[in-house]
Order: sequence, then structure tokens, then C-alpha cells
Amino acid sequence: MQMTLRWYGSKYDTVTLKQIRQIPGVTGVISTLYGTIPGQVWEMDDILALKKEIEDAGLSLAGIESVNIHDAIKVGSPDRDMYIDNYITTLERLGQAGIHMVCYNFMPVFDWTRTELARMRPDGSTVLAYTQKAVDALDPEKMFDSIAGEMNGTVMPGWEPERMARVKELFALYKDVDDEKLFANLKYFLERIMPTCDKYDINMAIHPDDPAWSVFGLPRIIINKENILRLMQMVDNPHNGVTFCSGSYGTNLDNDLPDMIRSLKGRIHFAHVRNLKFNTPTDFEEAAHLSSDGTFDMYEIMLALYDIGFTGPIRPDHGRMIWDEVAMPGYGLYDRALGATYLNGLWEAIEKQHR
Ligand code: CS2
Ligand code: MN
Repeated sequence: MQMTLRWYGSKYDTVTLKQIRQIPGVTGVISTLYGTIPGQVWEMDDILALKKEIEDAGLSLAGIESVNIHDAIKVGSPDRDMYIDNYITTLERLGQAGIHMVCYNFMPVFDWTRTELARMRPDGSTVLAYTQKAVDALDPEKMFDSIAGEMNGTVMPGWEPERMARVKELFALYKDVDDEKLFANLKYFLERIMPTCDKYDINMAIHPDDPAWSVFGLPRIIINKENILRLMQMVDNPHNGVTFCSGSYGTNLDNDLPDMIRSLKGRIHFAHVRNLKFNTPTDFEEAAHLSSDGTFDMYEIMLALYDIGFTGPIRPDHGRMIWDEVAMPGYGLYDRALGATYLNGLWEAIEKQHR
């Protein structure tokens, strides 16, 4: 595996490449062209400039998170082929630039959903949190307003103001889309892009829905072992793969994370590893990465990744806000650096134990 950190680009991120370079054991970043909108073709010059900036800082661009999918593709409207063509052009350019891992998600309307971005924990750190009660009490159109005030002046991925201004319209688009339709549209998209992925050796890595159940009555399919294996079989090509995100699949306590990892051998191209602490099964908050701070056994998760021979990029996921840092919620420097170091420590121990 290659330890990485997510980085939003010098225009958007409070964390610098120099700081990332100084975290021991972190050799690459996962980035994106954060200013682009879903459906847009990425410019080759922009891709190369991003790559060069990262390499000049002594790091590698280990993959893209995310090239987002236009809603026309998710709902399967008549203009979807045009947007798929655009997506293919972006993939070709990424391939030509030597980038071989692309993370994306297939969530309708909302990307990840949280009801608080700064819940205070007993140690004074703040974290992202979710309560089903709060979601049930909320008008989805107000969802954006309710969290926008807590973004510390940053723009959070999936919650771009331009997109949220259209929430009503987006809900109408998905009116007739159920789980089966969403699966069919995802299959259609993957089948169309696979020849390009084969040609340029691009590993597509679908990120799970977060939380891993339906919110606001919208369909959500990338939520458990059964569904993700179904998707792997539907388009049975190794380039159709997975971002294994422990914090997203882990929202559903029925998901056995190490077992899921083992069942996805050969198809996990990217890993997000973080921990959650549950107060009730539908009220959870993000914890420090350490097993003892949350619910998941991080050793077992890393061991499962080791056992399947995982070689792709991995990153600590959301961190807590600690030491008075002001940054994008979940994406400060300090706690993610602690997370990376801890995960590297577990990995070293596992490797040495298996020698
Ligand atoms: C990320 C997601 O911050 C996060 O929760 O894990 O936003 C993720 O980047 C996207 O869903 C992937 O497309
Ligand atoms: Mn994730």
C-alpha cells in the first residue's frame, strides 16, 4: 500500500504540500480539480499542472478523488451519453497523464451526509456527526443551509453552493429512480467507460454511500456486501473496483468490515480508513483513528487489507479538529497526520509479523 493524504489544491486547501511531505511515511496525495463541475471535460493543461505541482513538492499524485458523475448519468436521462462521452475524454486525459486510479460515487443529490460538522467531544476536539433524528426532522432543501454555517469558510466536496441551490430540481429528477434503476444506470455507465479504462489501465473505485442507507427517501445502493459484490459481478472487469471506506460502510453496524474487505480481493483499488463512535446505531460521531477511541478494530481492518495483498493508495479519512486548527471540517492537518502515522504503525507490525 501507499500512504497518502487527500489534498484539495493550493487554491482551496488550508494544508500545504510541504506540510504533507513532512508527515513520516506519507508519499503521495489524492487530489482533484476542485473547481470543475460534474459533467465538465477536464483540461489536459490543468491535469498536468496539478501533477507537476505535487511532484515538485516531492510527492506523487496517487489518484483522483473524485471525478464526479453528472446527475443525467445517475438518472439515465436522454443526454447521459453526452456526459459519458465527456467523462471518457477526462479519463483518456488522466490516463495519458499517467494517472491510474479514479474514485467516484453514485449517490443521488447528496454526497456524504452529516447533521453536525463540529460536535464537541469530551476532550474538546470537534468532529462530524450524524443523527437520524435530526435528518428526519429536516426539510432536505434546508440541509445545505443547516450545515453551511459550520464549514469554516471552506467549500466542502459534494456540498458546492451552486449544486445546493438546485436541490429541489435535483429531487424532482430522481422521482422515478429506485434502487434497480440506479443499478442499471451505473452498469450502463461502467460498460461504456470500461474500454477506456482497459486501454489506459485506469482503476475505477466506487466510494460507498454515506451513511450506508437511504436518506430523505432517495435510493442508495453502494451500502453493503451483497450490493457491492453484485456490482462487481454485473461488470466483471478488474478495472471496475472499489474504494473501501471503513467509515462509510461502517455506518451500518451490520456490515462486517474485515469480511467485506476479504470478499473484495482484487477489486479494492483505494482505501479510506477511519473510525466511528456509536451512541446508538443511528447516532454516530467520527472518532480518532485509534481502535480504542471508536467502535472498529483498526488492526483487523488493516490485517484484512494486508491479507488480500492490497497495493493501492490508502488514506486516513476524516480527522477530528484538534489543537485549535481552523480547516475544512474533517480535513485538517493534525489529526489526519496522527491517523496516517498510526495506520503506518499497524501496517509495519503486520508486515513484520508475517515475514
Ligand atoms: C469523502 C467523500 O469526505 C468524504 O466523506 O469520503 O466525499 C468522497 O470523496 C466521495 O463520496 C467520493 O466520490
Ligand atoms: Mn471515505
